[in-house]
Amino acid sequence: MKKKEKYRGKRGLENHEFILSLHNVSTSTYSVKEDKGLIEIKGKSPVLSSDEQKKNCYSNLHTVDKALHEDMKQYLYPNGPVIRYGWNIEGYYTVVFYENMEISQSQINEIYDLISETAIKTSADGVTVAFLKDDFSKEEVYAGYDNKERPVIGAIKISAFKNLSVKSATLGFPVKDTNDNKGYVTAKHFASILGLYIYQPSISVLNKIGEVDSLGGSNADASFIEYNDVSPEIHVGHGITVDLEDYIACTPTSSWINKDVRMSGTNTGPVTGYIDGINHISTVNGNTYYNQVTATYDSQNGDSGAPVYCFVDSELRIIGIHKGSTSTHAIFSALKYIYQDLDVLPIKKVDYPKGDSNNDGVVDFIDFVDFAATYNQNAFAIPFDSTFDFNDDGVVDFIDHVEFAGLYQS
Ligand SMILES: [Ca+2]
Ligand SMILES: [Ca+2]
Repeated sequence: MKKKEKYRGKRGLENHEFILSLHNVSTSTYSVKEDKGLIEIKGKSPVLSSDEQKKNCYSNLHTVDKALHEDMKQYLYPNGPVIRYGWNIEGYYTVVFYENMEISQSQINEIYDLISETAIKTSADGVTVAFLKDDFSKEEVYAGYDNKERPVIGAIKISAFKNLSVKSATLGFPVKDTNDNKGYVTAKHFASILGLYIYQPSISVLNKIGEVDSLGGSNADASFIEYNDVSPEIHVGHGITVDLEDYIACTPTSSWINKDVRMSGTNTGPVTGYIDGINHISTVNGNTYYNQVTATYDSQNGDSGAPVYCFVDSELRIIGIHKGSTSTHAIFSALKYIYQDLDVLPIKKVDYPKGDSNNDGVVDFIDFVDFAATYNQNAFAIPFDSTFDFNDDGVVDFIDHVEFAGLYQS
């Protein structure tokens, strides 16, 4: 199957450099050895008695740090467990893991080997590496939601002027309709009036990103806003964006219960939970919505419209739009009904014509091999690919086989 570039560097890097510069600042009372998140120190303690020693040590660390940038990317959150790295004035090179991720000794050794080898390659002296664990700071988590983004992407702040006041919500995800008109979706209870102007991130003449073109019905708290300048990416918090790779468009059934889902909302940031109910009925502002899905992730006002998604084998797949919450559950509208009500589907980063999984303009044996691998799979399965789901019902089955056979050329 296709290998796709999953993480876009730019935003992540800017954020990362910001983190690095923060990490270089240290107070005289701080000591790595007393940090409660310390996991392990590898290499002997740095000696910094004279100014000369300090100067050499810092310049050595700086050289290694610069040379490491490319190679460390693979370990950076969310691909890997590292949330920060850099050097400090105590003379340590520090690698900080996200405390909610499992770290193995072999991962620590692998990163240590990489740093040691980089030191050798750059003819620097050996470095002392401190491995620590920590949580993200609030600033790190919320970085990115309020940015002005053009093209627009999923999970960023949007605003509108309604009933004489400014309201804000979260942009869902980029979509296209059956005529290939591009745009995005957000919550209908926010984008509630046809023709309402939407702004990103805040209200100003230069920030307008279209006006509401269509409203969902009684199964989807969703509206479509036509807007050409969109990119199929989802902001997952921390200023990091992930490519929108596929979607889950099947009808919610009891098999959905306990599936992990995530939501990335402007006010709560990225959160994780699991589905705990289907067929929920919810009434907002006099509108009743049926067939809503409930989940356990946290949410608050301002998250409305946010993308709900899962990672299947590290592929981000859209499953719905965040609607709101009761006192005990988060509620989202399933993509199935957004498609049914608005006739739009998410735009995929790699978006090939149906049936042609290698995009060479012909449906042949190469595509058949991929088709066979996805046959009878639903959109939660690892080998699923909506390229073969001709009727976008979230399952590659006999109906799709007939369509595939109709295109097949030997
Ligand atoms: Ca092909
Ligand atoms: Ca199908």
